[in-house]
Amino acid sequence: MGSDNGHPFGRVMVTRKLERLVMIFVAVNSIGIYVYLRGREPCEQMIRGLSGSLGRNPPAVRNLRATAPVPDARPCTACPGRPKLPTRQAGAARPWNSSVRCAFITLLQKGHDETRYAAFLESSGRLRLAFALEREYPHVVFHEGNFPEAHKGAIRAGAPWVVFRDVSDVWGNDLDRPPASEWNATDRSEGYKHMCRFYAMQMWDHAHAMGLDMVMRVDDDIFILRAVDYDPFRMLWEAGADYAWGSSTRESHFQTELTFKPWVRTYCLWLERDASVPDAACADLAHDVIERMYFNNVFATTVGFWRDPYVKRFLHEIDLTHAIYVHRWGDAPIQTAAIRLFAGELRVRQIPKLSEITRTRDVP
Ligand SMILES: Nc1nc2c(ncn2[C@@H]2O[C@H](COP(=O)(O)OP(=O)(O)OP(=O)(O)O)[C@@H](O)[C@H]2O)c(=O)[nH]1
Ligand SMILES: [Mg+2]
Repeated sequence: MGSDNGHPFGRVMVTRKLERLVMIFVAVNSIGIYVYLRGREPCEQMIRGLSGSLGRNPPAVRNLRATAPVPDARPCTACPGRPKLPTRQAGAARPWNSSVRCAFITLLQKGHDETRYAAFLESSGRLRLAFALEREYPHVVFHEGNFPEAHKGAIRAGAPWVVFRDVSDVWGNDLDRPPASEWNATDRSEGYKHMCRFYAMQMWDHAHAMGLDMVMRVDDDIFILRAVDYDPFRMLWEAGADYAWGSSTRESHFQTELTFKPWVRTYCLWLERDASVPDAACADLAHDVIERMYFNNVFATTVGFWRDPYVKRFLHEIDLTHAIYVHRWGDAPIQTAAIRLFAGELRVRQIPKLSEITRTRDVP
């Protein structure tokens, strides 16, 4: 009787057990350390890549510098003189009547077949139930020009208020962009970057050509769940504002923060300003663009704001950097920067209650 520990053989057993335990402990820790180091690799590679690229000044960063908003660096012949940072003042109230032309808008990707638009149909149908709309506004579907008639027919059958608009004339037409091998940010597809460029700067001419005064973007993964008692177009128009947002969030894309934030600050510093506006205001503005970016999968805006020559010039300067492709600057930070620079808080409204009643995998 008695325990094994009392027997010499038992002690050997205990020693072996201990040895085994120690070996298991060492092995588990080694695997842990290995996994930890492997996990860090992509991050370190990215940081090394970025700091290396900043140091060596590759084409992408050269582009960024060459197109920094120094007036003589790249004179925009079609543009007026140096844009002015507007003094902050509320817009005058606009009379609302049936001649104000409004539309919901969505950029859609061609589905595999005509049954693949269920999310869009659901999203679009819900808009008509969610808002107290004063008229039957059209819902414009922008597409790359590749929608077969059968697809259009299936969408129209479920949503007769849809109007299709082919945007192949501008889609991805930044023909001077550096080749993909020189892009620093490759975490999203080229199509995604075309989409960002379209929403950031190309959509406005199309909306204007369609005779629209106001648009409200609602992506096909946005579902409004409850009804509210206002018409978002009327609200924006009567407020004399330029832009209405649903929710805001921090821009989490590291390369955008690293490159766009200083670019916006430099651009802001270059603008003609009232003497009362200190340089620090530009740093604050650039910081704010990243920290409180408008989450623009849902927003409403006047088309006229984006056709202002100063705003157009700002967007044009951004386009010249090719940074939408190289650094994956998104349409949300670009739009936020344009609004903060040229509209200011007084011409912006939050769309009431929208963030509480909206569901999507994206809305922050
Ligand atoms: N035609 C077309 N539309 C696109 C393309 N990529 C995105 N879109 C549309 O643009 C909108 C936004 O695209 P998302 O891929 O959801 O972009 P996002 O909301 O910034 O990113 P996520 O966080 O991934 O949702 C959606 O309505 C898509 O249908 C594209 O390559 N072609
Ligand atoms: Mg999305």
